[in-house]
Amino acid sequence: MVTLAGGVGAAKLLAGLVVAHPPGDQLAVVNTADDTVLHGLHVSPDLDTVVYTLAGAVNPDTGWGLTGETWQAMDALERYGGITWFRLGDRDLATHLYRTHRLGQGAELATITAEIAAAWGLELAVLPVTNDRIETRVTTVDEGEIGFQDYFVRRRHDVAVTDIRVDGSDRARPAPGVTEALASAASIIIAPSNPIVSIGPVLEVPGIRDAVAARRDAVVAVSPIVDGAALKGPADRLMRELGHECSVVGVARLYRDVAATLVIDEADAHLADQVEAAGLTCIVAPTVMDGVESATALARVVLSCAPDKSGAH
Ligand code: FO1
Repeated sequence: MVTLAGGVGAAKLLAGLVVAHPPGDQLAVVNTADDTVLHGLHVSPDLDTVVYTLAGAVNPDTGWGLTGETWQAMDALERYGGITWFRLGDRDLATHLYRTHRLGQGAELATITAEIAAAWGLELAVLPVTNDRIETRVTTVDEGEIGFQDYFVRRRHDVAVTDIRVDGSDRARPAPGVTEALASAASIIIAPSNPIVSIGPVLEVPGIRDAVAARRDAVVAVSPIVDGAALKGPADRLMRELGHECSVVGVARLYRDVAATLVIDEADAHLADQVEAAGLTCIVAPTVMDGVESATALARVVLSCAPDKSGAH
């Protein structure tokens, strides 16, 4: 079983999927277009959010970073007028130090991610979608093109956007094993992540969209839009600004070529017919996850939609 994942929403669903299905039989393929280099350190927010969440170590208040974190390095950095708008906690810094050191030694991001996931005791496999550098670039009305974290964190995604592109996606290659896993997985899940800036870059890596589309019947997506709004982040605003209907119907239209089934929240039950008119089977269920129990319930719904319920994945 393969899950295409962004950050917080995906990590929550994965926390349920590893309860509902053997984790050793699962692979999370994670967006890396949010990655950034700060203080010379390579930060991979979505990979770390998935790993920390599945390790039970994520900060429950933010959904990213580590629980029980301290901020002495950031406080010390402030004295120098260094970059502190992107908050790296003291313990979290160790992950970026390790990753950057290993990249400097010539190790691939996929190898390093496996090392980090193993160190946190994860049984499910976690892979970056690509070992190559891809980077979401955001065109804003006021400032032209800026980097993703500049948009997301520094500007608190509170600026008007006219375009999104994924730099490097034309040259990127899927990380080893990703295309093969998509071809052989009994089911593929598209997590309730931002369809434009989280799942979009994953599908843009050459070969990935085609590999997922080839398995369309086995693909179940979960809508990140509930009652016309994103539960977290700018998915709703971005969808509107980039010309998509901001509803589960808009999500269905974005995914119609790659997914056969869309799980929508009960709040959107009245739109199920329109989702089906877009060409997807629509399943209505509670999709808001406020803990492992609700995430597991949603995971069970998702798994029950997958074509092969025999357990062979
Ligand atoms: N998000 C914030 O809103 N503010 C931060 O200071 C911040 C720091 C940060 C550090 C490490 C990390 O792994 C994630 C961090 N995030 C922060 C979250 C991250 O920017 C976004 O959640 C993702 O890029 C979007 O999926």
